Amino acid sequence: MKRRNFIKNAALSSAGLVVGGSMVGCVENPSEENKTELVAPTTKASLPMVIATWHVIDATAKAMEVLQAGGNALDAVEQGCRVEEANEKGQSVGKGGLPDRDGNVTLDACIMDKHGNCGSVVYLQNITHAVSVARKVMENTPHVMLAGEGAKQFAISEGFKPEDLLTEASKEAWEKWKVESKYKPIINIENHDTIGMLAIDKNGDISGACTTSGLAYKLGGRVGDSPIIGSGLFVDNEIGACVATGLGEEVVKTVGSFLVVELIRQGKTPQEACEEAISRIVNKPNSNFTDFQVGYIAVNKKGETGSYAIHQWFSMTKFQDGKNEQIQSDFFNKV
Ligand code: SD4
Repeated sequence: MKRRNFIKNAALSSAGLVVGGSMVGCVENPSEENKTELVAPTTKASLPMVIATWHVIDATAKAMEVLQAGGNALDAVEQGCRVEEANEKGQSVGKGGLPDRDGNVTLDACIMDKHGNCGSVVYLQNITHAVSVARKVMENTPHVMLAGEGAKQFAISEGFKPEDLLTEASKEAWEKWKVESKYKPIINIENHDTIGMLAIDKNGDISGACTTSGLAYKLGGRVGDSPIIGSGLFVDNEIGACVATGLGEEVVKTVGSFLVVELIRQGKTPQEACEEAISRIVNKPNSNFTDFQVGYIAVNKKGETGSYAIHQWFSMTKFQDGKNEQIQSDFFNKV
């Protein structure tokens, strides 16, 4: 599908869509219903600020509320991600997430602070707020990552209440998939809304978090990029931070978020760094990039941001300078 058609087909929010960067010239005749506001790319950066993958204005609003009340970036990203984890309508995160092919909802999440400390949970079941469990791993254990039953028991010992995460809507979708797919996992089938969030607080300190139910109808036991420090998320408080969404296998193979931060360290803007990290994926020999999506969002120490994706429509939500808005990303589309 051509880029223009992705734009037309995308369901835009009532909050309006702000188009930045080089996509501006590509939007044509937006209807009244799908009204598109065109704005010049923002160059001025101010703090505090927060960005997140996809259209999650309630989550970024929560994070900004924390920042404006004097909270730090770590509290902001945790609280922001929790909004989407609790939102049962979001079928890629927390409660209501689409299950694996056997009907089990399994969550991956991680968090990273300004000191480079990190915590992560993989294959966590029955606990909605995986990002908060990841924070507890970081703060209350000598470890970085807990998996499966051990992660769940740790969460319970920390006071988290176990619950059934498979909602009726996700169960119905899974049952329909079972009939239609003949039980064969298909890559990149879900509507993405894994939330990855990066924030800079008023002191200029950066933190990040990422939380997901992973790929819909994945094989039991599958873990993606989102809880892998350096792949799904990386924060270097002296340089910047990056978080990924999309097909985790491809992000892991290129250690994507670490790569983006290292490219910023070498002098690239966050936008250039995201584009370079995407080019590492699409330029691999025999890359089948037209079959999947990967998207990165990144920020540097100054609060300048970038976002870029492969092949399909992508956006980030940015709360900065008093504006909480969805920003459409450019994407690689050599189809
Ligand atoms: C994963 N990266 O598990 C996640 C999926 C995702 O929006 O981002 N979905 O591979």
